[in-house]
Amino acid sequence: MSNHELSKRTKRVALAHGADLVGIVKVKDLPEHVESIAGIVPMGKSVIVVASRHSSASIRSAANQVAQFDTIHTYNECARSAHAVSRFLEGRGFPSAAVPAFIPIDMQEPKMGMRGELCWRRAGVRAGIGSYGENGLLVTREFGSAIRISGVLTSADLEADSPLSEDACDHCMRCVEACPSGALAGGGTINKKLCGDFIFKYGFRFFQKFMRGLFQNQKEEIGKIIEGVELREMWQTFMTGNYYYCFECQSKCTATPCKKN
Ligand code: B12
Ligand code: SF4
Ligand code: SF4
Repeated sequence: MSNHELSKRTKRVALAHGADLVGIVKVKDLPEHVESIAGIVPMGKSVIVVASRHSSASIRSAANQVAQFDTIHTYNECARSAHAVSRFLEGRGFPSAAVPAFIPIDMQEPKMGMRGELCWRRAGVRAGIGSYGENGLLVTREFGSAIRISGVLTSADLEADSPLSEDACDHCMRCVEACPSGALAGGGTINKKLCGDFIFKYGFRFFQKFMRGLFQNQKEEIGKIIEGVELREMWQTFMTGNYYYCFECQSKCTATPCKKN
């Protein structure tokens, strides 16, 4: 099969299994990730980037559980697509691995859960799926920033797509204005701590604080902590694997088909 035909079929598999957008970038065009790539598929030649769209009503919803639920399943769609692609390519003799969209993630120093094996925004920009927005996210013409991204690293030498020639972000700055934590400054600049403290309400830092509180308190206080709402929230976070409490820079992105609403 020619590279052209294999690339076309690979994209068809991605789109048939949960991806709404798909693009291909050569490994040599992701020089920032050489080390990670060598540790995953040493003979890696191409990265297939898949993106699945959120339900725009869900991530705009005032009920945060609805947005979190949508997020879990949008990540699942990405994972489904990436695994289908990796199985398709491995079935044709090309070692291929689906790479996590967010977790599991390297928790060791120096990454400490803040850097993916592959940066999916970067890979998406180079695979022509979208461009960088003022919010620092990958903005697409089709769905704005309201997408989740994942992909596959493969030894197949597929045909690469070109980056977009025009910006998908219209620079309206609504994402920056909408950010409740003041983390966004435009031009893609983000204060990761401000955003992280806001979105991970019951995430890892909260868990650390909670454990410290348990050990530092007197016996009678410990009982109250264990019965409190915070442990229930944390239990839910652990059960669902999703802890986001803000979607504003995605849901307010005007580059979406729903921008008039
Ligand atoms: C760690 C992480 C975070 C951290 C740090 C975010 C960050 N900006 O790095 C925190 C906790 C703060 C975070 C927050 C959020 N995250 Co997050 N996060 C990640 C994760 C797991 C790793 C990112 C990473 O490796 N960063 C390290 C390096 C590469 O980033 P950096 O040093 O900032 O470098 C960037 C800039 O320099 C930028 N850049 C370079 N040149 C230029 C030029 C211009 C013009 C611009 C604008 C930018 C730009 O390029 C680099 C990125 O490509 C990715 C998944 C993944 N594997 O990619 C998801 C990911 C980026 N997160 C995502 C989302 C949606 C969110 C949140 C909305 C939370 C939520 N509700 O889900 C917020 C958005 C915050 C924001 N506006 O950026 C999505 C983004 C989808 C999209 N449309 O782009 C991702 C890709 C997850 C996924 N697989 O879908 N996240
Ligand atoms: S996720 Fe929320 S807090 Fe974080 S940058 Fe986006 S709008 Fe700001
Ligand atoms: S809200 Fe406007 S400025 Fe922000 S990323 Fe979307 S299109 Fe760009």
